[in-house]
Amino acid sequence: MSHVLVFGHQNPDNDAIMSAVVLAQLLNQVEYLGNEYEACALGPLPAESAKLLAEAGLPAPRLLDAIEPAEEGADPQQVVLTDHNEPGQSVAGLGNAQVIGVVDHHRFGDFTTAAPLHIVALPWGSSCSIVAKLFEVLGQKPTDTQAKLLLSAMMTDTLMLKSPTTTDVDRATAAKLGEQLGVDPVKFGMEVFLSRPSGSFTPEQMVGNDIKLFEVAGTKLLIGQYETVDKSRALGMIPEIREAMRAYQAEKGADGIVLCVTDIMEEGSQVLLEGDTAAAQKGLGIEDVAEGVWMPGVLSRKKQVAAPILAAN
Ligand SMILES: [Mn+2]
Repeated sequence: MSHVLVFGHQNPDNDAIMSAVVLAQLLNQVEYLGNEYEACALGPLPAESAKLLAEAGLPAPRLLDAIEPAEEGADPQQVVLTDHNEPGQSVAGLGNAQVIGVVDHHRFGDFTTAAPLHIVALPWGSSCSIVAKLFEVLGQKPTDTQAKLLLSAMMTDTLMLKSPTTTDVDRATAAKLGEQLGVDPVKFGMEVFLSRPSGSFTPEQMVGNDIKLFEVAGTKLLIGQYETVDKSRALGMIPEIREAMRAYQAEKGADGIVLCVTDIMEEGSQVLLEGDTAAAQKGLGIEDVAEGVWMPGVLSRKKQVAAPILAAN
């Protein structure tokens, strides 16, 4: 029996947290491979995740800083990655671990393993949609608590099923979980979303809260997303946000940084660029202008921001 760590990406969002928490519970309840699974997090929990877990009486996942090399003669730490697969978005020292599984809905980049592994990758709206499907595959029914945690992340990751990443599977799964809980999925998702303390976000939090590193055309490009129900507050502090973008980029040693201020009510993103963002400008067809560029309909970093940038370079 091994003690396996299950975790989502750095700067975790609600999907990264809930996919790890609920997948670890599922694998434990079916005694998958005879292992014991522990959910971890690679950073502080988003406010909505902390609130949902506290309400459910569940402990927050353990904060994992790094994975150290195995001691002489010992087996490497086994891990399951959820909601990511790229080493640049994962734990420090991932190379010291043995990845035995991945449950993800992102592109695969720079990912290799020494041994065969379990990979469940589907281009659905959230990693929690895939975890919900795995309950079915493993002959289990989610408890009401598990259904609630899964549905919360499905809603935050698909921006209440409005993001173009949303598939029919997500809509059907959300309806089923909502029925089990006796809630309307979209109304429930909006409540989860509004439990974020959006009014108190600092420029540093807007930049660093949900940001991922991509290797594009030989450069390191950071792409962040700040989701809000009212972009006007953020747009009133653009000089401070730009300063925070420059500081974050310098701290991470990246070449450029893109920040999408996504307004889920107006259904679009104001896109700000700092540093070397030639690749991003080419991919998005926009220029680096002081106040940023409003891109109507752009809600998904993965599909409408990262993908066109990676495809164009
Ligand atoms: Mn996700």
